[in-house]
Amino acid sequence: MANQTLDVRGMTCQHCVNAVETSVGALDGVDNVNVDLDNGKVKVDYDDSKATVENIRDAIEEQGYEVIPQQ
Ligand code: 9UX
Repeated sequence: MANQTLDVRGMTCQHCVNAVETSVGALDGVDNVNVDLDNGKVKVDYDDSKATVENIRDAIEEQGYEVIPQQ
């Protein structure tokens, strides 16, 4: 099991939260998604034998949001 917290730009309303939670939550291997709208954070618990951080990033970007690269 793995956990990532991604910084995501562009989520401004509850519809954005739903779009991200639904799309990331639908990925194979993702167990839990939590969006912190105020701080622009997306926390994801996932099975890293089934999903990668790249899969998660792609799902968020497909919904039209920008994932800020980690330093
Ligand atoms: Mo409404 Mo959230 O257009 O981007 S879904 S602000």
